[in-house]
Amino acid sequence: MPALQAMASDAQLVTAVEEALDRALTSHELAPNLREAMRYACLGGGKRVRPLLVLRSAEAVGGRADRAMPAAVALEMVHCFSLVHDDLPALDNDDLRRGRPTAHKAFGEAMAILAGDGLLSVAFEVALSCQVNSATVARELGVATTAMITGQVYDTLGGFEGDPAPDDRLRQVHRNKTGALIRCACRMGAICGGADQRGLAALTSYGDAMGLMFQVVDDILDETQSTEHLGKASGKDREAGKLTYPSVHGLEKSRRTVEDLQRAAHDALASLHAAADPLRAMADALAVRTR
Ligand code: GRG
Repeated sequence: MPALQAMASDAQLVTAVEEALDRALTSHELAPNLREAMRYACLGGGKRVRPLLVLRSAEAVGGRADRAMPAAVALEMVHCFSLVHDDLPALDNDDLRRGRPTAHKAFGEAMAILAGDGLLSVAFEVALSCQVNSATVARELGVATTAMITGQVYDTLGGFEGDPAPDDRLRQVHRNKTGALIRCACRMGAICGGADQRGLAALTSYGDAMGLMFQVVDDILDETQSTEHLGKASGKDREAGKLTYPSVHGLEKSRRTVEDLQRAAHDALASLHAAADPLRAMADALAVRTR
């Protein structure tokens, strides 16, 4: 993999992630039609928030972004698998993703299921190609993927233990469905960057705050932005009667929650120096994102 310059811009890192995703999907032995569907699901859109968090977390603890690239690519593959399966008729039944037809609209349901499966398994091969701590990185990815699927079950099928209050259920859904991969991004980056226990704990707290903040912002955008602007269907959660921050707490309180979580993300980084500034900037940018 080409070496990345120290302190590359976010745009340079995103380009490097997309090139690495492209290389991983080109070099694997795959049926040509499966490769095409997997490439469609991964390339051509997406903010790349999770891989950026991996690379920036590695740098924040004094490591090199390029050493964390396999973890970043693996995590983005798991994220893309989750989007493909989430869009299927049996789950969210969406036609639009990243401003284009969803994978099952473009390739049919069977291929979309298989492309998602393929991304999930290739992700673990890629994670295991990390040069240091590959088994730990792969385990982190496995734990987070299982938590994400648990969150999706809570969100779509219920099954909470006991009878938690709406706010508790909401937190359990969000922390698992969206939070787990974002927390994992920060932990995998820290591990690839050679973090000590303090650094790992700081980035875990940062990832927790960022994961919840990301989904609260997503809930707000789902209520306040158009389908055209988001490039995916908006307003569906309320229609489906799903628990969201605005439906439980209202928009104003949800916005205050975002500010609280943004502050918590900054506080978590207090022991880290200037190398963590890109993570501070990401907290600020993701708090006010509009798509
Ligand atoms: C295993 C059958 C089966 C299905 C898995 C686990 C799962 C389905 C879905 C995951 C749940 C999910 C899609 C959560 C939503 C998280 C979220 C806010 C996604 C959008 O992320 P962005 O905004 O998307 O980062 P881009 O397109 O920018 O990458």
